[in-house]
Amino acid sequence: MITAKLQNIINDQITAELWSSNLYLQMSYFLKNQGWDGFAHWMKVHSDEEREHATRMADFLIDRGGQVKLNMVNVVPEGWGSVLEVFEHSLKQEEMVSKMIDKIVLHAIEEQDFATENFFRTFVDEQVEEEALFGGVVGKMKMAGDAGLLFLDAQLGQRKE
Ligand code: OFO
Repeated sequence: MITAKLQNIINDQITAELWSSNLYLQMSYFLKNQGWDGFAHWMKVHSDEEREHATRMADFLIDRGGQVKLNMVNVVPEGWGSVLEVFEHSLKQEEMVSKMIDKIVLHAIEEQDFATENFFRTFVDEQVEEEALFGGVVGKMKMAGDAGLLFLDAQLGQRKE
């Protein structure tokens, strides 16, 4: 049985995943409006992935005898100054999520809740991948410059999952 304290921070995490999902969906629509179909597709795929993280965490909470409470999701901006700004913002979001996940693992260790520790350690690994993924796009965008954006847009448009 999960403690009330862990249940609360896991519910906060579920809400943060839904926030990321909304943020990336808004980014996707913004990019689509600007004609960047490939970047928009990439962001849409990632928005779906964040929603899947939220539901996976919710299922875990229920399996551990806890209750899911969806809190108010933060508002997301409507626009950004450039494509690079969009991806830099998403990288910051991932860095924030990584810190939140680390906090859950720390609390789980303190409470000797090893099931929660194990489960969220998979997300610690996931965050390494996610920061590398978003950071990789930001790095390529900086190298490519404005002239290379069309090529990158086509490349990111190939994303399957
Ligand atoms: Fe991209 O963060 Fe979920 O966990």
